[in-house]
Amino acid sequence: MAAVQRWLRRLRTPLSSKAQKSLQGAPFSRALHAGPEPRRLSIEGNIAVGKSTFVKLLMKTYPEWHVAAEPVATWQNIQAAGMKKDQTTQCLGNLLDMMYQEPARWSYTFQTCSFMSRLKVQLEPFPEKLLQAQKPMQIFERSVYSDRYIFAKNLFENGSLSDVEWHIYQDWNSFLLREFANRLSLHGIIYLQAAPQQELNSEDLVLARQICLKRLYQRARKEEKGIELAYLEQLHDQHEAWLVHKSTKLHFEALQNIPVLVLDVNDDFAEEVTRQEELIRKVDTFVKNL
Ligand code: UDP
Ligand code: D5M
Ligand code: MG
Repeated sequence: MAAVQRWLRRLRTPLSSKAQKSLQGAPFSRALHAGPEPRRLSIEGNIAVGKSTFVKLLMKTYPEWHVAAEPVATWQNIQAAGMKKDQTTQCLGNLLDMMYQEPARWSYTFQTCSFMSRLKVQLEPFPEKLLQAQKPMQIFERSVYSDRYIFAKNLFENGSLSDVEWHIYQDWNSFLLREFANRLSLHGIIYLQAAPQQELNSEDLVLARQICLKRLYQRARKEEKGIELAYLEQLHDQHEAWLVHKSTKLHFEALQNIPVLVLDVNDDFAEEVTRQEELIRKVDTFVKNL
């Protein structure tokens, strides 16, 4: 009883202003970070366009940068909660596969999972190398914003999310994005584009989108084997609307005027050093101005 009273008293005692400050803000390593605030840069683009390949190139070029990788493995292997470390973990299912098999049943669940897992990865404390960097840069492989303005929006428009689900999604999504804005909002976006910007006849456009389909087959992720060109086309149009034509209605002021670097990646860059150098020159100029 006495212990409970002591505990209650402690709860009622106001925290020192120093303790309050450390609880309000960022994790401990952020609080110690005296240098410039890291710039946050998101790499956006269609499925299999080459984002992960491009992120590897960035890491080779700028080893001091920090990457928040896309948590695909988490979605492929949903773990039972509350398992202790020494217990064998129990896989409850492959949510990526479930969503592609039954989009109307699992798309909403997928959005809650992808949002939370991106949030956790993107809010992780900064590693030491980032704190030491002259111009610290955090790279997000896709972002909570593409979750909403590419995928969730598209799933609503193609009927995989119902009106009620879309409404509920937007409600909690807007609330959380506002709450975490100072740690998630972006300073720049690099859009890997798999279709040239200039006017093309429709045959050429189909060819350009087939680049993603070709790379998707080449990567051969088993959950994605049913993806059709039409789905990649929908996603392509969502990227163009958001990042090129700026016609997507956005709900956050900070998202309105973010600088976007569009990189044409129709030509293979994975093995082409000259092409890689060209891309990196553009990135260099872009980040200097962020
Ligand atoms: N890839 C390629 N040429 C490129 C870029 C990527 O052949 O210029 C291949 C890459 O090796 C992989 C597939 O395309 O097998 C998909 O690339 P990645 O996983 O990087 O795409 P993401 O889905 O991350 O955008
Ligand atoms: O993207 C990883 C895979 O995950 C790919 O099949 C697209 C899918 N993905 C990623 N985010 C979402 C959301 N928010 N909804 C639905 N599907 C999503 P890749 O481009 O291969 O790296
Ligand atoms: Mg990837």
